[in-house]
Amino acid sequence: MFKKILIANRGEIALRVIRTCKEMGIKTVAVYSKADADSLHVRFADEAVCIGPAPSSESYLKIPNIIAAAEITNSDAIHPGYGFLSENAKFSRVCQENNIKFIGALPEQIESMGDKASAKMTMKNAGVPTVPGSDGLIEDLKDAKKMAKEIGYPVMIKATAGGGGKGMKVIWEEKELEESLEKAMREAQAAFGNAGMYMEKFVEEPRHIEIQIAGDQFGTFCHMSERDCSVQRRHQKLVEETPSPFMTKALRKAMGEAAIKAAAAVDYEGVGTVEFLVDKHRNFYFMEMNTRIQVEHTITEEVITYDLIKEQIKIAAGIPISGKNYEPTMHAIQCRINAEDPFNDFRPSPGRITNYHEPGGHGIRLDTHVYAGYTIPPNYDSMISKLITVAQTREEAILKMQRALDEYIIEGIKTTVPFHQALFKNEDFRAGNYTTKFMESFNIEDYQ
Ligand code: MV4
Repeated sequence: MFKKILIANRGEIALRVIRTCKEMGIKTVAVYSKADADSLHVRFADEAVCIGPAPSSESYLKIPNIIAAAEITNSDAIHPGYGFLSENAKFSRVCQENNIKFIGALPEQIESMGDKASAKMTMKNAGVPTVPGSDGLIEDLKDAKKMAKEIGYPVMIKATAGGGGKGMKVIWEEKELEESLEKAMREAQAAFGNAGMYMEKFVEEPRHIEIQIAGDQFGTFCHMSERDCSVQRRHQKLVEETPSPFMTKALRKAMGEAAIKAAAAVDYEGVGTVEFLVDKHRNFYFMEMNTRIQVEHTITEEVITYDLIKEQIKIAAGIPISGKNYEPTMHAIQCRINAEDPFNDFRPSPGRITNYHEPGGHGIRLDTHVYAGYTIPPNYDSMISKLITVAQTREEAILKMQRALDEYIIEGIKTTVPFHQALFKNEDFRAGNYTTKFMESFNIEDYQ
């Protein structure tokens, strides 16, 4: 087992990893930027190293600084959390070259999942369902027109170097194709340095349902049920829940098996997530594979009573998994609490938290790095905490969440607590009747 792990991240996830390390008897090293000197991850780690000024590009994304911090502290592994360098092939490779275990995917795996058109081909060849579309990249306009006619409008064009909603466009009819394709290629070239585009059928009003998986160094895999992440705004998830209200026993089995096929196709080691689009007929299609721990891993932990960070560390240390699949026995919901003003287009609201009180009681979990008197720096993402409830049924988990939101006091900044309070009053949400289009018609003012 590792003796000392450096956590190359900040905020709640850095704290989350430190907690598990302590429970496993592993020493921890925090790294922090000058803006984060007062952060709890710095206080709770055994050691802390300042790695640069506030901008991420000069601190949390600066590979030489992080490697130097690992070297001087004698760390034998690095946990990258999510975001920042967690899916950076170069960082994974540099760790390898410096004999530091990267608790995440191998560089080749990150690279193979990073090119979306080739990742899709890999999955299709492995027997994982994919959205009908082009085999590989669009060659030219003539090729695109022919392809779109075969697939049938509406179609979607996606940048092969994109992902997470970046670099994609819907095309409803042939006359839009030329202009949209040219524009999309220009944008992809500017954003990713790669103009390559592929095409697929546009799935209307899909749900975003992802499967948590794990694979060990001996080729054993398991799936750990799903998370429904359809409540999103501009590709930012707001609420996640498990089980999905749309799930059936048969669909869970089919998606679980497909997710394991996806992981096995790239010899995946570690914990990961396979994202699927699910249409109204319960057809499901591979979207992306995430080779990191995700923000929403908490709800899976709650319904299968399993520490996913511990699992990540054990797999990285070469300990085998059992191979048993997990079925959810409870219902869990997570609300992402952001320092944003939900009444003003979710505008960021950094600053000092003047008064703070956390909800508590049975079935409540709160993962956060903030406290009364803490100042949220403007340099990073705006999530300040994750409020999770777990109960026997969805109805109880919702009631518990409403009770917890009402108890949660955060003063001095604007937060998304009022958004969540409004959401849980919505009839469609309460009925579990929502897709990725839900937020387009949701208006917080309707609930005040
Ligand atoms: C799609 C789609 C409809 N049809 N692909 C957005 C993020 C990226 N992972 C894939 N995305 C989509 N791909 C086809 N063929 C609709 C989306 C999409 C979406 C997917 C998941 C969650 C939220 C979304 C919001 C808008 C569009």
